[in-house]
Amino acid sequence: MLPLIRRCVVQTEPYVSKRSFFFSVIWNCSTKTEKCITEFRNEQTLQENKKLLKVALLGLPNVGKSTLVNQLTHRTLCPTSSKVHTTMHKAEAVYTEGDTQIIFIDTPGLITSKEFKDYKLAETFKQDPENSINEADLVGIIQDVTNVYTRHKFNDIILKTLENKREDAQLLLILNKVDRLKKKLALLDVTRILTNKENYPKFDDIFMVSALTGSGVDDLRNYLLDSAKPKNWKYEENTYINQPIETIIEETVRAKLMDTLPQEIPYKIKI
Ligand SMILES: Nc1nc2c(ncn2[C@@H]2O[C@H](COP(=O)(O)OP(=O)(O)OP(=O)(O)O)[C@@H](O)[C@H]2O)c(=O)[nH]1
Ligand SMILES: [Mg+2]
Repeated sequence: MLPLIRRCVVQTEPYVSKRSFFFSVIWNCSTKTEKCITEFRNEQTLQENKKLLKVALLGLPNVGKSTLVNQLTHRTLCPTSSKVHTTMHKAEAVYTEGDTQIIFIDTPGLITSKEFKDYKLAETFKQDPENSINEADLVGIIQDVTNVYTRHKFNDIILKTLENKREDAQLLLILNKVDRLKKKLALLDVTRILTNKENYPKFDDIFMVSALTGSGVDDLRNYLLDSAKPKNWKYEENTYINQPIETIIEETVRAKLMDTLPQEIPYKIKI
C-alpha cells in the first residue's frame, strides 16, 4: 500500500523540484511508519505467543495447599504452618517461565457451615474457594494421604465446591505428603477408590507429590506449563504475588506464631 501511494504522489506531482522534496518527505514518513508497523507487528506476535493458565488449588485445611504453591513457584510466597486455617483469604502467586505464566490461587481450607459458625471464621473462608474455582482454567484437588480416616473419601464440602467448576476447566487429583507413607502401595489403593466411585468427579490426571520435599512437583509444574493456553499474561514478568508486602509480613509472623504457640492462642492474637 505505502509504495503504491508513494508512486502515485511521485507521478501526479507537476513540479519536478517540489516532487523530489515531497518524495523525500513521504519516503521518510513512510519509512518511519513501516518501522512502527514492523515494531507493532513484532509486539503483537509476542503477545500472541504468550500463554496463561489459572490454577485453583483446593482441599481441606492443612492438606498442604500453600506449601505446594511455594514449591511450584520456587518461592516462599504463601504462609504455611502445622495448624489448620493458616490461609485466611485467597492469594494469586505467579510463576512465569519462557512464554508461559501460571497463576496459582492459594485458598483457605474448605470448611462446612458448622465449622464456619463454630470457629467464627471470616467470610473469606466461605467465599474465596467458591470464587477461585469459578475463574480457574484448571482445578487441583489436594488430598492428604497420611490421614488414614479421610484419604479414601472426598468430604461432601469438596464435592459441593466442585459443582462451581467451569465445564471446560481441567480437573487434577493431587495426592500430597507421599513422603510420610511407609508403604507406597497404599497410594494405588487410594487412587483406585477415589477414581472409581460413581458420585465422585472424573479427573483428567492424577499426581502423587510431596510438597515438602518437592518429590513429583517438577512433573506437575511441567504438566501445568504444557496445559497453558494462548492468552496475554495478567501480571508483569517480575510479579510474584498479588499481595501487599505488609500483608505478606503480617501473615508470615502469624504463621510462625501458629507453629510455636499452643492450641487456640495464635488464633486469638492480633498481629
Ligand atoms: N510431610 C509432609 N508435610 C507436608 C507436606 N505438605 C505440607 N506439609 C505440612 O503440612 C502442614 C500444613 O501445610 P500448609 O501448606 O500450611 O497446608 P494448607 O493446606 O495450606 O493449610 P490451610 O491454609 O490451613 O488450609 C505444614 O506443617 C506443612 O509443612 C508434605 O508433602 N509432606
Ligand atoms: Mg494454606
